[in-house]
Amino acid sequence: AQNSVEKTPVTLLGLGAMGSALARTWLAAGHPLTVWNRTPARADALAAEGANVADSAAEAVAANKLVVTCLLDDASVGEALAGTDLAGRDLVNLTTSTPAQARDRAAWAGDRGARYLDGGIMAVPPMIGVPEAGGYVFYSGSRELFERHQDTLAAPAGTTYVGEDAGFAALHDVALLSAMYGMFAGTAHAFALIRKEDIDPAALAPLLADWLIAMAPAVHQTADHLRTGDYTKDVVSNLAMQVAGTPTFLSTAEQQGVSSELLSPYFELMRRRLAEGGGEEDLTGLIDLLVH
Ligand code: FVH
Repeated sequence: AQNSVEKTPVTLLGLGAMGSALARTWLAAGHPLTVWNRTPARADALAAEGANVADSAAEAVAANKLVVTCLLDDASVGEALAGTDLAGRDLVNLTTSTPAQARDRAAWAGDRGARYLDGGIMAVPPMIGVPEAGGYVFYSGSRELFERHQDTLAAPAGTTYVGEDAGFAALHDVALLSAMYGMFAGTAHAFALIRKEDIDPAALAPLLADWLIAMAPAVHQTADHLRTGDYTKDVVSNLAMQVAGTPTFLSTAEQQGVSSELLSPYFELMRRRLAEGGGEEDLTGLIDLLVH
């Protein structure tokens, strides 16, 4: 077994809920760890667990070649790193950003002599350091940097590299989370429909979960349609049929005293695509209506 001396030393800026979880997994895996947090008291517990606590971000960055940031947002990354010397550093930024912010941050780091890898965390803090929880991090930017540090980066969560474009990790992150919000919107409407009835939400929940799981593989057919350009291939429930069914959903919502504001925008797109002649397609054509 490797001892801690052989493990890559890590500097971590940011000890919020996520940063603290990351810190603990690196300590547990035997990585020498230097931490800094804007509010110093948040480092106290980690100091007791073996982390070196730097007095400033500059001191923390100077301590190790591998520097990880996990801060609130892109602006806080700029503020935290403002007075640091990044020359020769490998900067891995796990702060949630937009793709444009990640690309700008990569160029910014390059201007300061650092190599850059961006990360989008697909996990919540309790999933960090718990491989069976299924959390992982999207990485993009320098492939060489990713491969060099992959073992270290894999200690907190799985790693999925998505390309040299520094913005791709953020883009994948936001794409998956956007799909998640669509799912949450649908489940909110479903629970609202039964809200005033004598139906136990706990009885609906497993039915909902199983149905969503059964429908999830539809994303593969959507991807196949987008790749081939044939939106009618192997369509089971065509758009014409689905649009014909929308009044049932709207009337049911009205009868249950539920606003249709979550469903209506999607139904409107369905009607527009049908009007354009997409009746034999499934729902893939709606994607083209969204892209300007
Ligand atoms: N927590 C979660 O569920 C999600 C899961 C997916 C990934 N996100 C992203 O992870 C980044 C950090 O999130 P977090 O949960 O650690 O966030 P907080 O607990 O709010 O901690 C924020 C840290 O950022 C520091 N900070 C804020 N502003 C500044 C600044 N101007 N200069 C320096 N540091 C700053 C803050 O310091 P302090 O308030 O303790 O002094 C915390 O260390 C984030 O991008 C999520 O989107 C988490």
